[in-house]
Amino acid sequence: MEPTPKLPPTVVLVEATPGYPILEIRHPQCFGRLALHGAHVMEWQPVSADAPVLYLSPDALLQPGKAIRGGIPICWPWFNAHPSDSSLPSHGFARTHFWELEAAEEDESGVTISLRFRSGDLAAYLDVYFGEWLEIALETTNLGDEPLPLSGALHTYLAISSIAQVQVDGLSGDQYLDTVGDRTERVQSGLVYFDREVDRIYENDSSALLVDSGYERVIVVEKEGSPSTVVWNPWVDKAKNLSDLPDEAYRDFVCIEAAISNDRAIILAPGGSHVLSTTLRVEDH
Ligand code: TA6
Repeated sequence: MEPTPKLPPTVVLVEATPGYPILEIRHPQCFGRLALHGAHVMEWQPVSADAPVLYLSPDALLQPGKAIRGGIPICWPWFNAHPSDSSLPSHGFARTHFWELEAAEEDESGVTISLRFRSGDLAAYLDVYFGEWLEIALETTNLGDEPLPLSGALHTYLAISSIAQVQVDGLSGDQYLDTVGDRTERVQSGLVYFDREVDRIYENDSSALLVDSGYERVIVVEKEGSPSTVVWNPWVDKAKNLSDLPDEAYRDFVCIEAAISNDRAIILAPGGSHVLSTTLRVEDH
């Protein structure tokens, strides 16, 4: 691993376990944690928020090769199952490998962490801004001589007061693929409620709002470079089948993901780049 670049006073490098470095951000505007494994934002809480904004499973595995359950997994360079090779890992391999820390900078508003990852002809560069808001920008560049497909997601786990107290707004009228049971195309009517497993890929290129009446807040999920928004809650049975998630934890989070689904993959020309980004803001409700 390359030497760590100079860190500002508000960023401290700690080891969760030997050889598993995590950056802790303790800034006047926010607290945050980012693992170099997977360039994985684990936690973020602005000073204005009374509770963490990201959900992190208490059973999350901090082990090389294992994706961290919670925070914002970087699903790259494909989303869910690989389009043509089922032997490859779901959601790609960026979240199960160490990234190189390029830089960590601070100003009075917050901290920006930059990391990079290379796989074959695809290069990924990630900028994460921790402040009163959180912004993640994932730039992918095709360094090869042939066009390459790109899909993936910023798979954000949002912490909630309780699953019965939240709805997602901003998707009404959008078409979506309901992947629970038979994969069915539907149209969203009104708010998204959670009283069963929800796993939907919305064709939507604008913001979504997680309205949490329990915490009396709205988390605004903005995005760029993302034709799809994925909304996921595993509900009871799926949660029981996830060994790195407590059985009852389906009550504690909703995923709202800035995504590029496989069937809307972006073809990167040689030398071409694409930026997929998401920004989280917390507002009173
Ligand atoms: O969020 C959509 C999704 O693809 C779900 O189908 C579910 O598999 C989830 O991601 C979690 O995937 P993971 O590989 O992190 O367990």
